[in-house]
Amino acid sequence: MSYETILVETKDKVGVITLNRPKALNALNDQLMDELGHALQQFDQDDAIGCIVLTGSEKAFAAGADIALMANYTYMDAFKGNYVTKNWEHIRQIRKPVIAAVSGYALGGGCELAMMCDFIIASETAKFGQPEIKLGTIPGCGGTQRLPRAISKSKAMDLCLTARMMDAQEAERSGLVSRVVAPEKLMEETLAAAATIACMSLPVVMMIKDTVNRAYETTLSEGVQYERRMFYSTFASDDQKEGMKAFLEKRPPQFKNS
Ligand code: CO8
Repeated sequence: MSYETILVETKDKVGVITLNRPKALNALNDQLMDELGHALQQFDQDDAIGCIVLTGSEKAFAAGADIALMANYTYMDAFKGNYVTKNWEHIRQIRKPVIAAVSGYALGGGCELAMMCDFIIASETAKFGQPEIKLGTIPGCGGTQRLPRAISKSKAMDLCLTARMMDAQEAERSGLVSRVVAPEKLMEETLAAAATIACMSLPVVMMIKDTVNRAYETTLSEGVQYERRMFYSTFASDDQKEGMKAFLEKRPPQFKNS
């Protein structure tokens, strides 16, 4: 499949996807979401890839769902067309970690897309927000659900009800992003984090992603039980034997992803 709205490249063991609709500040339309889903699945199935980075331009990660596309939608267009569900949720099926590298605007669906990634590294220029209320609608791809879990009910209400934007520093203080870096260091730092992850045991990386995500879906006692079963299962892997042996022999581990 050739892509028109995204750029795709690999850097060693890291797959990099760049949203690329510069004239519309990477507004998210069906073509882009289809292409993004396809590229993510290709990287997920590629044994040579250990981590995925999703980024945008310097000015915008993504300024939201494409308003021009939605403007004349009827209820039936959205309902029967299965809007959002049909191609916005691919990212949730990806088993390898996906890091969002956010510079500039991450608004509406752009903020929601960043939140669907496993963690967010932000440039000092990043601005996050859910301004849908100004358009007479509400967040439609998890904003009302993921934002309160990430930054508290109070801040989520503030952002969704006033449509104000949150800068990178506030986003880091609130726990939405894991780190804030200088704009010129955004890709360097994100790729370094991705490369670190890609050198770990891939099955263990996937188990950690799965287990941390379980914390959002279950009770504490069931989550801890789930973690315990995952932890036990690592003892069936070659990589656990290698990791602990390498530590005792004071050398770097050579994981085989098995
Ligand atoms: N959709 C379509 N086009 C857009 C969008 C968008 N979300 N955002 C920007 N553009 C276009 C502009 O129309 C403009 O195009 P043109 O040059 O042809 O006039 C171009 O991008 C540049 O934008 P601006 O001239 O406005 O640039 P500024 O630097 O002046 O402003 C802003 C930048 C502040 C980001 C401004 O563009 C803006 O407010 N954009 C809209 C932000 C927004 O409201 N986002 C939420 C959209 S709704 C949404 O995401 C719902 C999600 C629901 C779930 C998913 C369902 C699919």
